[in-house]
Amino acid sequence: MIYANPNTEGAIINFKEKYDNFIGGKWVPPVKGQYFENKSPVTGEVFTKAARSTAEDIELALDAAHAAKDAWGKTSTAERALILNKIADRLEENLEKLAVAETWDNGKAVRETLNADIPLAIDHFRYFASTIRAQEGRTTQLDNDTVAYHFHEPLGVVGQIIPWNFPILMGVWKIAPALATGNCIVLKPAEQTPASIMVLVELIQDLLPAGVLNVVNGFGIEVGKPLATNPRIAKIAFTGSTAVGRQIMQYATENIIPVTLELGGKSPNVFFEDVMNQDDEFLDKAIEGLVMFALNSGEICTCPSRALIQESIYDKFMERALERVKAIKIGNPLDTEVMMGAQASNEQKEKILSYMKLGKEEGAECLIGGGENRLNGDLENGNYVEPTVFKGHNKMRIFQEEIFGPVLAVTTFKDFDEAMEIANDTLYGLGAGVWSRNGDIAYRAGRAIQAGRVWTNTYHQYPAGAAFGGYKLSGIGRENHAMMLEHYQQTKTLLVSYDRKPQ
Ligand code: TXE
Repeated sequence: MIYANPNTEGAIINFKEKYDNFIGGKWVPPVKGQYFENKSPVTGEVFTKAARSTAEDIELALDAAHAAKDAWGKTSTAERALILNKIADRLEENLEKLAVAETWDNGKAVRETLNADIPLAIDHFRYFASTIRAQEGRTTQLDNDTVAYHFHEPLGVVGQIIPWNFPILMGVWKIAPALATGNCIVLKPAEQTPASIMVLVELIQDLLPAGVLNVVNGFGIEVGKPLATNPRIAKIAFTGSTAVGRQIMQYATENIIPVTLELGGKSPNVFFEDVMNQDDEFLDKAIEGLVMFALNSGEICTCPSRALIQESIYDKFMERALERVKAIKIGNPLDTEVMMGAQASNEQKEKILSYMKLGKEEGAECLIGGGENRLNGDLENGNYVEPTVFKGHNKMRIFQEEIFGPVLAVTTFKDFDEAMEIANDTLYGLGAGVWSRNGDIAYRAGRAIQAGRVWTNTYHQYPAGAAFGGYKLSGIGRENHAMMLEHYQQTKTLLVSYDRKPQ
């Protein structure tokens, strides 16, 4: 099925002509009155405008958040859980609408937004609704008559900055735990995708007290920086490039506030020789695991962008893998049969094309793809590239730098030690894949790879209950899992003496 182009009559979602900021429970025009155009990567057409905000708008959002924080922070966990569950229900009722909005704003295939992005976002609210109710404080009996009570308190008002590759899911990864723990939020979406998150806000606005969630659109320097440097936030959570992550951390040191960073990656996907001896079903699964480099058009921080294949199986394994890459259906992301849609922006498309050129200049062998993909009709001006596979070695820049597109760099290894050496020869450490049914190899590889998330015999799964985050330049802190609650909480210790004797 093909969903209709939003903004055409009868489409499942019609975007507003322009989006104001959402501050204090109201839609508020930017103080300076300026808006910027938002293009859909699917067709290249401008489909809406968003507020081009400035520091003044951040101050308004912070005023609203601070006004709401005492009351919201004192609500019971039962009350907050109820609201989170209502949000989840509301999103579920509007799943298709949100999926199409996300696809139109970002360019990714609706097949993914329908089956992954939005369902995962919904589950995230449900997960944090339950974990917050299950969270317990701790008491320590220090001696017979002295006790320390440890209470969880919200941080207060938190700042959140999100990227354009998963506007809704990255938003929800930050919003759900912050709300569950009783914080008020000022969130800044990415300028490439300012609209779909506003569709989500429109849907849930009546479920939250005014000022608890505030969303301010605009550019990084003009509005992201005034938020991240603001002394009125108690924490900053960021997902984006390593370069900006480094700046965010510097801003946070000025205000001495906690920071969580989800940054770039160059994830190794390691295929040991025994995958070739398994049944066909497992081999197909492993091949799908390799092809995951094209999921979300490659625009994922955990993109398995380096495949390490044991030398002894390279020829046979790659023959099957390339057949599968050839079968990737590229085209209109609103078509549920399409696997790979558009890149999120023209800028990103150009970046990917420049890396394809670089790979060839570096002497890597281009096994498939290698260029732009010009589609016809309405899609002519969209941002499409070919899924591309290079063979080379790990010192090449295409193996070392984050391309953030459907570009796979493949190399071989002789034995376990060499595989680990290549896998860890990177500045990043976000994700990795290990493919083997030899339990000893799989376990040792999983432990040896310096990455926050190592998938074994699977890839690209993001359940709310598994911690996610980076080693090395891929970031600090974790998202998902109940441990996330403490990233949004402060500990208050009441140390009480019940002793009657003087000290
Ligand atoms: O990221 P930026 P960009 C990687 C990916 C991509 C590259 C560049 O390789 O090609 O980064 O993408 C806001 N103070 N990732 O330039 O600039 C900005 O407005 C405060 C990986 O889009 O980091 C946006 O909301 N905020 C990544 C957000 O930061 C600032 C996802 C991310 O933008 C700011 C995205 C500043 N000084 C890109 N400057 C991942 N980990 O998944 C920018 N921003």
